Amino acid sequence: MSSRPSRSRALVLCTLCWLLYPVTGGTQPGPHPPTTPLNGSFENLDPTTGLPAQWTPWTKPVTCSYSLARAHSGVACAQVTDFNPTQSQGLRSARMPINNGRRYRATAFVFVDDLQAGGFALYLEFWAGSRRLTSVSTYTSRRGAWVPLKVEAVAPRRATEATVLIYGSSATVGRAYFDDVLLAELP
Ligand SMILES: [Ca+2]
Repeated sequence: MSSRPSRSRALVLCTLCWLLYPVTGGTQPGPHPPTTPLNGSFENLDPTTGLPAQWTPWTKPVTCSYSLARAHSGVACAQVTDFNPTQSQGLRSARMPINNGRRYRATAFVFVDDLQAGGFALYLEFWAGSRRLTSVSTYTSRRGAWVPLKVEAVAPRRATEATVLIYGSSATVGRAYFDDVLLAELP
């Protein structure tokens, strides 16, 4: 006898839940953590290393540096100098937490002012612990202007962190300035 009112009440509650779902977001994940690299505009110097703060060298001896020679924004940038025809040079950002399965875009500006071979590159790398799972890259050999670089990739299933690497490969001989590195999770 009492089943009819309780069934009606359940129906009303279900309808309310359905109506409220888009408003409350239901069980959808909350806002994603910020993914912009620390010191991506290279304004902060680590005085003990002479490198942009929060960025680590790809190899040693390192010939990269914090530089006031040019800037795409602010007053400073990262200088990647590679005059060794058999060695690579680069700077890697701090690790940034990411959501696996989501698509990410890394961007940067590079000004190549000296180039005898190769080019200068932007990498987006995905990590699971200390293991690099995958990376995507792009590069330019254009000289004498700020050139925008952009790479996009979906974070692999097991990935927990991403880094951005600004880089001159072993084949590269020259000098470039990087500025305004960003990483964004795409909708
Ligand atoms: Ca800057």
